[in-house]
Amino acid sequence: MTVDELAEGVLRGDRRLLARAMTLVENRTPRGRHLLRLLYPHSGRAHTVGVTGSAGSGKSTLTGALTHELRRRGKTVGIIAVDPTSPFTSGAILGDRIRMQDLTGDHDVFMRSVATRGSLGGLSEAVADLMCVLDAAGKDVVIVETVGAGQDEVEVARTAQTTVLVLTPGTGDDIQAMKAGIMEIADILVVNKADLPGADTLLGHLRALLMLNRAEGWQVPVQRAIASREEGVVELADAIEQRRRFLETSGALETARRERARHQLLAAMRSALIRRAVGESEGVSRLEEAVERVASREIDPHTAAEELIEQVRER
Ligand SMILES: Nc1nc2c(ncn2[C@@H]2O[C@H](COP(=O)(O)OP(=O)(O)O)[C@@H](O)[C@H]2O)c(=O)[nH]1
Ligand SMILES: [Mg+2]
Repeated sequence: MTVDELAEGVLRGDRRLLARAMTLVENRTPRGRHLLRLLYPHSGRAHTVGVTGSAGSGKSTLTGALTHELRRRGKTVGIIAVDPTSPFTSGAILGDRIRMQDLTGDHDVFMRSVATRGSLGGLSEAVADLMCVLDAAGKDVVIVETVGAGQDEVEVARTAQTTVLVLTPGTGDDIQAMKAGIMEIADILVVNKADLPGADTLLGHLRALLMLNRAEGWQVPVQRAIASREEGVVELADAIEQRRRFLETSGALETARRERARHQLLAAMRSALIRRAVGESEGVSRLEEAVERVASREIDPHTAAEELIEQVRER
């Protein structure tokens, strides 16, 4: 099948071809990039929502419940679940699949789990591309679930127009989130597992924190939820809709769009350069050689980078 046929299939809403397109783009192949070139002009309609928080905070459960609510509101939904490749969490991936199984029978919901990328490919870049495919496929809301642990995840969360941070009582989650700098990028705070002790304390603490750095513009709501009982999900869907309306009416959507474009462009330039410098097997050994020299302090990383890039120019 040609890439053009695949693109047409995605735009038509063909589920099977959408799945193939997602795989092509996820694997970061030249064909995948060709496909993106065709789909990108058709994207930009979806509201992109990042759901982040610690492992076990209930993100998948909440995402599932939220998706049900969005479907009740007539919205189509795309879900990207970013799973760490760590063997310790592979059980969680399976869990997610089982929990979300009832959603996958729904023609208007598309879900895909992606593994954390290796060192050469940027995770946030790959996720942004996958979001673009779901967006072009006509999904009204595209949700990305990430474990809010590292810089990679903060980057992914930044890719979304609206970031929902999920915290749970009694875990010190709020402190961790502040340290990781993720609190600042949260647009909606959800205290999940509100059935557990300490929920009100955490809610109070978060509200007090927000009072301290009250900014102009969007007021970050602090909500309670019991995702496992689908409680607080109507309120969350409302907050997400309000956020979308705020973005549209305040002009923030335009600003964010340009910022994201700049960010994605710079990331793509980085990747393109890396691909050219160390893309093939010969390049990989050149990279490894340079890594050795930098590690042994024979050469500094900046000079080594200049040398690798210089070689691209010479070829
Ligand atoms: N008590 C309680 N448990 C919940 C709630 N939401 C989710 N859980 C449970 O927490 C565990 C982790 O949920 P999961 O959605 O996989 O978390 P994730 O790792 O953040 O995606 C599961 O056993 C859920 O059933 C809740 O509101 N209250
Ligand atoms: Mg999960």
